Amino acid sequence: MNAAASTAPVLQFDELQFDERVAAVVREGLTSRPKRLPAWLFYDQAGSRLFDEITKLDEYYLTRTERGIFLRASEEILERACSGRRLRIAELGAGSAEKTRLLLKAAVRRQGTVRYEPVDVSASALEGARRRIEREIPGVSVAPRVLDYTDGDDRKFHLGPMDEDESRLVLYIGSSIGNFEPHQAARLLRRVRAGLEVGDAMLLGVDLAKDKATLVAAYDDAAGVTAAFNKNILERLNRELDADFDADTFAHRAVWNKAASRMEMHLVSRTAQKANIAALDLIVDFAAGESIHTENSYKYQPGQIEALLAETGFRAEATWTDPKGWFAVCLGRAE
Ligand code: AVI
Repeated sequence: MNAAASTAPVLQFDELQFDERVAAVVREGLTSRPKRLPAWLFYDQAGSRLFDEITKLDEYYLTRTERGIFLRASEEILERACSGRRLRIAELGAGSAEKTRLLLKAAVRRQGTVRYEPVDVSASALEGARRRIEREIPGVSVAPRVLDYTDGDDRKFHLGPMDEDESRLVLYIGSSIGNFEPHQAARLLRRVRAGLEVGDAMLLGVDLAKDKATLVAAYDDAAGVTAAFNKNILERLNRELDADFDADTFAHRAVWNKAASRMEMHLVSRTAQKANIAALDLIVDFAAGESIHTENSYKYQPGQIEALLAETGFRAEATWTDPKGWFAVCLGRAE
């Protein structure tokens, strides 16, 4: 639907503070044609809460399906990942979710204690995860790493040295890789690979392509939580950039783009209107029916994640899926 979104220029953020990043992507995205905003803007406090609600919705099968895989296969996943050594478990994202806990608990059962290294740009999110996990899972010691794994110089992605008898397992679960364009996903995996030793492992959770009705319902739920999540991006611009968007004048739209194998989310202006973004000194014009493309969520074909791992310095060693074949968890070994 929105081909230009896949060729969006990559802004270099290294030198920018977070609020300057927000300002830069909003200016760039809303002065582009078609208009777009990056999906990471969803996750302010309100958006993170709404996402948490999404994961509990009947229609949003992703979270419970991946959890089912971990419930059945955590022990086997760790057995395959460790190749006879003690594991350290790193996770891209602050990892407060129950699925991570299943793996951490299985690691404590296996080896008595485990060091858990959540990686995130937000020091406060990491601190919250550290307190929660150390309180709730005895045997886990949390060593947070404040790092941006999505952007910047590859040499900066280093998780630090390990003891001699250890190897690392990096988790990137929850279909998070699906929110990246294929070339960005490959870049991210190469960056992670550059920070690992040969023999370390990477566990990826990816959503698989399936029938359109199931996919569209997952991104356009009956209770309207996903619509609120999508519109929160405009509320965020109102809060942080002194903008005057009326979110009710935009419709949430979830579209299955079969050719690109991705779900797309859009905010479609119901009328011709202008929005003033005071902090950017920018007035944005919308035609009636004009959209802001806010998210891509790629749905992988069977075999595709294994190919992506092979292309980025890993050997795909094992894949676990659910009985319906809706979601896949794939273990890659750094070569
Ligand atoms: C975080 N990410 C994997 C979610 C997804 O399914 O792409 C974000 C989301 N967007 C709408 N609903 C959930």
